[in-house]
Amino acid sequence: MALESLKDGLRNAVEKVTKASHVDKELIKDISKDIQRAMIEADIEVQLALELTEKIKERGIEEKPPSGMSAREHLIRIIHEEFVKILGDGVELELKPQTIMMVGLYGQGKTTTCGKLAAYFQKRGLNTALIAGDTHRPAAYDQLSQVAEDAGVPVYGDPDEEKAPRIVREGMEKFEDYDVVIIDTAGRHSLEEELIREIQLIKNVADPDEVILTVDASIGQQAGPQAKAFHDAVNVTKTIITKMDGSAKGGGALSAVAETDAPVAFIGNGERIRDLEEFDPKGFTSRLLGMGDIEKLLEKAEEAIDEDKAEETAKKMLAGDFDLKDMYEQMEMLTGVGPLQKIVDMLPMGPSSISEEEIMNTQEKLDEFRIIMDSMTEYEMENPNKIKGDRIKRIAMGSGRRPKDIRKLISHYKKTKKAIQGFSGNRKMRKQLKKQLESGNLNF
Ligand SMILES: Nc1nc2c(ncn2[C@@H]2O[C@H](COP(=O)(O)OP(=O)(O)OP(=O)(O)O)[C@@H](O)[C@H]2O)c(=O)[nH]1
Ligand SMILES: [Mg+2]
Repeated sequence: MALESLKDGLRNAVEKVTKASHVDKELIKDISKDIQRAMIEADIEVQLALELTEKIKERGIEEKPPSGMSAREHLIRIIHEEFVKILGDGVELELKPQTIMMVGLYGQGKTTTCGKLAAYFQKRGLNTALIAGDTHRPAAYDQLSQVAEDAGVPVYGDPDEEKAPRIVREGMEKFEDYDVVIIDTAGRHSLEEELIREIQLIKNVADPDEVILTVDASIGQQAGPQAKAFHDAVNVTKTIITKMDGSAKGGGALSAVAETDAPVAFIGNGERIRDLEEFDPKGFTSRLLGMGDIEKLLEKAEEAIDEDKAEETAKKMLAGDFDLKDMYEQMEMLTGVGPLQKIVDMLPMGPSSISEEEIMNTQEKLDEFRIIMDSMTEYEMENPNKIKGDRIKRIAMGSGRRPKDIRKLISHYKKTKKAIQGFSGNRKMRKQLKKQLESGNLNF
């Protein structure tokens, strides 16, 4: 993940809280300062950093932890909540037929992101096409064609035509029957009159549902004014922050854009077609603060919900019903170290406890598996044994992974299933668990 320094700074602060013998004013002031420093280093606006840490101090000192939650857990929860607040509520691109127009200054990642978005929609079953509306940059058409090929979608353009609106009009006609049409446009060094005029003309022709601005994370909090200026000029609906992989200033870009009317929908974290991530402020903050730790600490409050889930999974395990969806769910719970940890403890071949490292590994695997599973059909999720030959090839293509990676997932599934069968084949344990399930008192 990008933002290494912010992450390190925040994790150190959180660790200080978890290690402290008790929570007092001194500790709260101390960690507020640490958080402030980490935020300013990530180019988050000073005023915003001050306000956030002031709020943490105020709430930390004044609020009493709800019953069942320790002061430490409560303080971490406050930090988490306040961070999520500054990153906004999160917005999504709907999975529906639509026209999308990309805008942005020179080199901010428009063309690359066109390809990433095309692959995103295509993979989710929407027929997608690209239009090369950049007639300024030499070879812009060739670059978009390459990107389209990587994404496996068609492209329309004319390298000899100078009038971008004409190309867009022709492209819109050609791709009339497509679900999603994405239009690449030209950039400039700054948001000058000429650029505004050009994108307004294209906008009139295309009548897009979404106008998406791409902004390079390395400009830090400057991304805020840029998003606002574009929004005022052409009504930008969403922003995508690119190059989050290479920048220490991404925190500044994210928090500054979150405040505008063109909130962040995705972040780009690499040059490849699959390096696009939906921006979810809650999940993002959890990872920033060290999700495994946080979840563990916040577990108490959410235990009731977890227990319901654990019970359902345990029942399914006993019935011998265990498909890819269950495996995924189970892994997801493991990263939260919910009560399922106790089921794993009971497994004859399972680890007696789950180490920090294993939780991290699980999270990594989970991310990888999620990407692969997104390219599977419902039938394949429910019948993993049918995933062979051509299916493997198709899933690999769809997810941008190698067939080897798909086989790895299947092999992991088979191992897990075998372990569970061993577990439910163990009569003593089976009886014990069944008794608990029947009494409705799954007392892990
Ligand atoms: N590391 C990294 N590089 C990126 C990302 N997005 C784009 N790039 C790179 O940034 C450079 C510029 O990207 P383009 O997509 O050509 O940008 P553009 O906005 O279309 O540029 P113009 O058409 O010249 O205005 C290319 O070298 C891309 O590979 C990203 O998320 N991470
Ligand atoms: Mg371009």
